[in-house]
Amino acid sequence: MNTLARTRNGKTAIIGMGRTGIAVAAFLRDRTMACEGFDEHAVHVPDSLDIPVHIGKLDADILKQYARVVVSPGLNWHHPVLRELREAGIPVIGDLDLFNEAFQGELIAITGTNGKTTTVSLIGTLLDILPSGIEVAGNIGRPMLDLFGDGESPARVVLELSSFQLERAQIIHPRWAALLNVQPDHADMHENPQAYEAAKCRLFEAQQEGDTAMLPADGRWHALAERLATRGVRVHRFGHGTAETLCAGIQPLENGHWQIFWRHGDQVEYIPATELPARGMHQHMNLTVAAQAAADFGVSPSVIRLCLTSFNGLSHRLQSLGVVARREWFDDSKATNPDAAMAALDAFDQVIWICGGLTKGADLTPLKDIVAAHVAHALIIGKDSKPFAELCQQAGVPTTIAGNIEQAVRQAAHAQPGLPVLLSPAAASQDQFRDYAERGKAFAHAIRTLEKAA
Ligand code: UMA
Repeated sequence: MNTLARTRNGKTAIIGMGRTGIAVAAFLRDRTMACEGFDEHAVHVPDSLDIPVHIGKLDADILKQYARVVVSPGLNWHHPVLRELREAGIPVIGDLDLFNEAFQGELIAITGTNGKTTTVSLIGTLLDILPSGIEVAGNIGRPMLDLFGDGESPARVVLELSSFQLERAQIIHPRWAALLNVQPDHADMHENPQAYEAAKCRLFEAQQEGDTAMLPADGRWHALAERLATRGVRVHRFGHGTAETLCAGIQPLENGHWQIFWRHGDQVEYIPATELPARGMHQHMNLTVAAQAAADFGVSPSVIRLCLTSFNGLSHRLQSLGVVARREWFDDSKATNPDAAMAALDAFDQVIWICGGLTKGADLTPLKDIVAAHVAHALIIGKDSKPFAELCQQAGVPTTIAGNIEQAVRQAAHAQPGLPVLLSPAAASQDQFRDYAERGKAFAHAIRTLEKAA
């Protein structure tokens, strides 16, 4: 008996009544399954859901009375109450499990520390031209259970999956899956880096003959690639190199430029980086993965080419906001960890760097060399200013504690003439903003204010 059938006679507790919790409640309501919501903070739940919502500290004794518990991704999986429930034998699951039980179609799933949303968006655009189309959901912002709103199961879905979503899922079986990269992040939510990596690798656990796995080319993933190949999974490797050894990736050219490539049946397709409007090698790597997915599902090379050469990048990802006060401004607010900021800094020669926020326990020292090489002046915002100030001092870079984004923009306008300004915080935003998007919008607003004052 599957989980859905087993719990018809008992109520489900939903913990976390944000976007995921609300989608879970609506999904269960549509299947006439009783549920109640729990949240540690005040929340607004639509009246149409018509379910009791309990606000306040979670109580394991109360939650043990429910047939099962569905937990939102933002709750720490090691929360003492969740541990106690699991130890008491209560099924504690995530929305991905409900999705798996209801979904009948073809699943593409993408995970990784950085680049997920860009890759998933492109796959969504490219595969939408196929007869059965595609739906896009998951960590990208659209809860995956919203896909069943009309009671039907979509024919094909691409899911962006975070480590939090994968960590709490019992099983997931994508027909086509890609792991983009695993870089230090979310040290505050996972017990150690190994647990973070293990959560990401759960993507491939149920894959079998006929499925495809796309993995980075570096040695760190050889053992996983071999294990998957032994099970009959088709394994694509991607990275920096040539089509002789890789399925897809970035090939260096003589003049310091590069081209991207992917495989279309027996053919190798190439696009020079100069024809790609999206900026930065890290973004181009995401493009190759999306192109490979599209090729594997039968999208023609000419359509892939047209899509990639007209894709300008998504908002808040190394996005140019134009020239104001005689310098170009770039919004890379989505860079919420050191590796993402390193990739952005590497796309510039010299830059005025706005950084800072919540480090989430990240070690900033890997940034040192790249900051020393590319940053002319650093302006620090946000709560965890001390580790950023120490980093910049070690890198020998002039530094100002600006405090907030408005101050940082005003000060950046007076820094070395002509140099571009890059907001690429290397930290989460929630100390000062709702999320990275709000931080990016505040940055753009401050630049417009500057323009009006000029
Ligand atoms: N809550 C508690 N106790 C806690 C933590 C949260 O009660 O200890 C409550 C909050 O009060 C709030 C609710 O839980 O009411 C929020 O739940 P949530 O944080 O899981 O957020 P959702 O709105 O459900 O959004 C989640 C994802 N958020 C996280 O993983 C943190 C969204 O990813 C995702 O788009 C959405 O589901 C739909 O699938 C955002 C994200 O920041 C973009 N993801 C992280 C990232 O990309 O780095 C992983």
